[in-house]
Amino acid sequence: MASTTTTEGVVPWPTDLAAQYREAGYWKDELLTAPIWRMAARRPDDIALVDGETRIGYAEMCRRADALGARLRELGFETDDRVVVQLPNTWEFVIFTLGCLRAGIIPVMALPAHRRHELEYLAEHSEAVAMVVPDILRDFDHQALAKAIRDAVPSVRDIIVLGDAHADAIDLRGLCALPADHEDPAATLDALPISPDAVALFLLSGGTTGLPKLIPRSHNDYRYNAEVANEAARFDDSTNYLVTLPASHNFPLACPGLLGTFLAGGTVVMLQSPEPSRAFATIEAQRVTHVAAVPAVVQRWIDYEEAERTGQLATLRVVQVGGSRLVDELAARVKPVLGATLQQVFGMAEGLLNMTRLDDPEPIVIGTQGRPVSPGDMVRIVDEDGDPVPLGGRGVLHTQGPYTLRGYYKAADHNKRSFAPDGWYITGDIVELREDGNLVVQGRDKDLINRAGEKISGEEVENLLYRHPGIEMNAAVAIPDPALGERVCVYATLREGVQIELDDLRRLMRDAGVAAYKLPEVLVIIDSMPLTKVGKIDKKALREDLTRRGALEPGSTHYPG
Ligand code: OOB
Repeated sequence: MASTTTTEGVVPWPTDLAAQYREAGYWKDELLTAPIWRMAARRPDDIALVDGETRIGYAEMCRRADALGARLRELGFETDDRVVVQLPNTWEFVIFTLGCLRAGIIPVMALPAHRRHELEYLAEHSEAVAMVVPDILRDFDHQALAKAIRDAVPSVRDIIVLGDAHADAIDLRGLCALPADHEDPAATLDALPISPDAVALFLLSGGTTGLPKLIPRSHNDYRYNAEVANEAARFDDSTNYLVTLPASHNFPLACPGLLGTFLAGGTVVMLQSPEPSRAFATIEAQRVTHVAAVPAVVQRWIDYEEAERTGQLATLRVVQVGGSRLVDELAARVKPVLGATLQQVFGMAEGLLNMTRLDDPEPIVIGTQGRPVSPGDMVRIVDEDGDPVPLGGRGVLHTQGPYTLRGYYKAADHNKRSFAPDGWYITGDIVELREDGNLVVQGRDKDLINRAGEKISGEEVENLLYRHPGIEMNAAVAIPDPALGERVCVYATLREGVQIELDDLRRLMRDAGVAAYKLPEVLVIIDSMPLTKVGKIDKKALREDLTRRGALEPGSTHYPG
């Protein structure tokens, strides 16, 4: 089957900027993996990767990844082939990802929570040749779903399975095995012509319209992303970094995340859940020094430590927090309770990373989301008319830079809305730029709901709910939540004589194969939908209505009167 090459759907950086980024040394024209492989040559026996009882040294990690890359090539995978990756936080996730990068095969980073609705779209849109999934995870049969998607999406040829692979699937552990003595997979892969400007991997955007967009990240830009984040977070060879957010997220992957840790010569510890008792035991056992978390997780950790006084966090030096707004009160409790320095991270899979620095004075660490990590990052704040806002004012953040995308993959129409005419990315975040250069996130001008750092497109939820015959109009808005930051609340008007409960809508979405975190948690039925002058649903009015109603319990349905 003729498929699109990746470059056809990618918007490149303008040549003058690309030249500047090379000149400044941001782009080193090497594969993302090159410095990690050099690290392995220098210190082969240092531990790179820990997952439970499994401890893997740098040389072994690279040999396994090379063996995997070469085996995929033998199986017919070619440079530029796309593979949808849906794996839990395990050592095999790391070997698979590194092996793909070495072999020029492009991982499409799906989340463990994704289901048929998301995965089938990702496979189709990326024209993936394969999917890699666990057999069963949390009672869900990922292997069966992957097969159903293979039957539905013509480009998908292979299913690779972590765990008990069926006869017609490929066993991931076999692919990860060390090479035999006579094999030299590194030589095979070294000979492949892979451009450092080529897409290394695809990340997913939160997506404000319909389904998630694919974000192409090149070897040059993504390596720089991890390297410059390393500088701001000061990762070095004494760093023991705990991955407890889903590893396919940009934050734990490269901000500095696991890739940054490898670039610095540290040790990555993989853990499948941030549940406090397990996370704390792992921190103690593996002498974890650095971790990234979303505010909802930090809240649980602080509550747990205050209640239990575990004393298990003695080695922890830095807790990075990002993904959604950390409220000041919680920020102020991080150091006293967890005993580690807080680093706020306001980042995005699209690129731009802002971080507070480890030696910033307390008011900055607690009250701001930091500043750009690279001198090449350019930011501007604009008002509703697109005019620049003076320092200290608030407006929508635009950015461009050496690791910020120039366009979503194969999304020409959407790109017209997401990028300014001069190519700057319109983040949709409303921020205040302070005189000291730090940013404070004040809100957003984009149609999404941020549930504990997971982004949910309002439009995607609405489109799905229109499948319900009783729904006349509906709108998904964020309802503030003390534990998760926000949850999905749906406002709906119904057709004559229809009664609908929240559970009906949740069932509809579950049956449509939608990831569970997107399911609405509050339903408000109203008599008529407020509209703007141009006839669009007035979400601002709905948010005001929510404020008037006060706290609404998750799981509740509300009828008028
Ligand atoms: C991270 O990446 P995404 O792509 O899941 O989401 C990006 C969006 C931002 O545009 C902003 O709306 C929100 O998430 N956000 C924050 C925030 N960090 C992200 N809002 C307020 N305060 C923060 N600290 O979420 C992400 C990527 C890399 C590192 C960290 C987070």
